[in-house]
Amino acid sequence: MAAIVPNRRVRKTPFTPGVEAEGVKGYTVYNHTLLATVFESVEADAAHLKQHVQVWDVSCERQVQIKGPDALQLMKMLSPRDLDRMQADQCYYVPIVDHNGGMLNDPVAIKLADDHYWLSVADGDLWQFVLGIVIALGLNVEITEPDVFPLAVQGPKANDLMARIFGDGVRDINFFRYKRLAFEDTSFVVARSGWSKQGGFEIYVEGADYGMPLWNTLFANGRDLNVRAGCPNGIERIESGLLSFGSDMRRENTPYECGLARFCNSPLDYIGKPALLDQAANGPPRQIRPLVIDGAIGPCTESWPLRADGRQVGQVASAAYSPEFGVNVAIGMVDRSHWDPGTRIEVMTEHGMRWSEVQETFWR
Ligand code: THG
Repeated sequence: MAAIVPNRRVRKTPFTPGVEAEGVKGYTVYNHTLLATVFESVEADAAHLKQHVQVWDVSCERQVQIKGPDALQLMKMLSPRDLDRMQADQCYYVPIVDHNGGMLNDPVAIKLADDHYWLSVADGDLWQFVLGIVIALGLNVEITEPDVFPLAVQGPKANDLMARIFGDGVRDINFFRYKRLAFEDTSFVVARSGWSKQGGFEIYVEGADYGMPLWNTLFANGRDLNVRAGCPNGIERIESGLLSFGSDMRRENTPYECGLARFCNSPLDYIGKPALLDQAANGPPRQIRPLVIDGAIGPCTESWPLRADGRQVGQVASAAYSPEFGVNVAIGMVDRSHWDPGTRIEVMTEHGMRWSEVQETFWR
């Protein structure tokens, strides 16, 4: 495929000069924003991520800001997850569903104050859905997409690199908690989170002008830690079972189908709850499963039907060869009839049929 050209609709980020200088080789577009996909090679990037520390420009994780007296009321309508004990230093992974229980997005919610939240959204214009509810109900909140640019620092050496810049206090930030920490004449929300299972942080950079100074500080302080620019990794995230909204699951899927039932514990009548009661009680008709695919596969750029007994029993939307595990790892949405571990299913790739087998668990 030819190059993606940035313009007013396909946004660069404050870190794009750094990403380019570090030799990015490919981009995708996510929330109308450039997102790197590969630096050296996806395999080499994965191996480096598992050993060292990487800095990821994930500015494409846009923030939908909900601010005002009715913020908590609105959040409770939007969230299948019980927010009652959520503290103002916490992040929650929250599936958001429509009135039929269909997935609209799977953001990370950040509580800044009782009347102030961010939804750090996956690909999709969630702010329009939220604004529509606000207008229809006349709620007293402002919905904006502020200039907040998340920068992820991921990998086993992330603690050491971050401590050099933000102090040793970063070491005791617990998973999905945050601290507001000083940088130059400002401060940022620094959370222990990120779209890998190698450990690390996300810095919510407020103000584009701080972007490159922070980027340069991270690289200047991390030479001996072998810091590199990186990006969400197409192998590591499948091994880790991190789902990509729009690929692995979409509006035609419920959170139960996505294996996100543990995030649907709100006692309140949130949007979509009545439509989910049946699946809450009886389980979904299909569900996300880890799969191993035999033989040679190319990249899965659309989706591959899963077939058994001459009919379709699901599809695969993410697959890659894992050098660490020595197999092709994949994420499928599989019908109940074929989702038991050990079940063998045909995968219809564009290069021909491959056998796959349902796994018990993801790889970490
Ligand atoms: N970080 C931030 N915003 C994001 C993402 C992110 N927005 C887009 C996208 N990623 C949203 N999707 C996910 C998917 C998984 C996780 C986070 C965001 C995740 N899941 C953990 C897991 O599944 O093990 C932990 C969930 C939990 O226990 O709460 O981290 O990456 N800012």
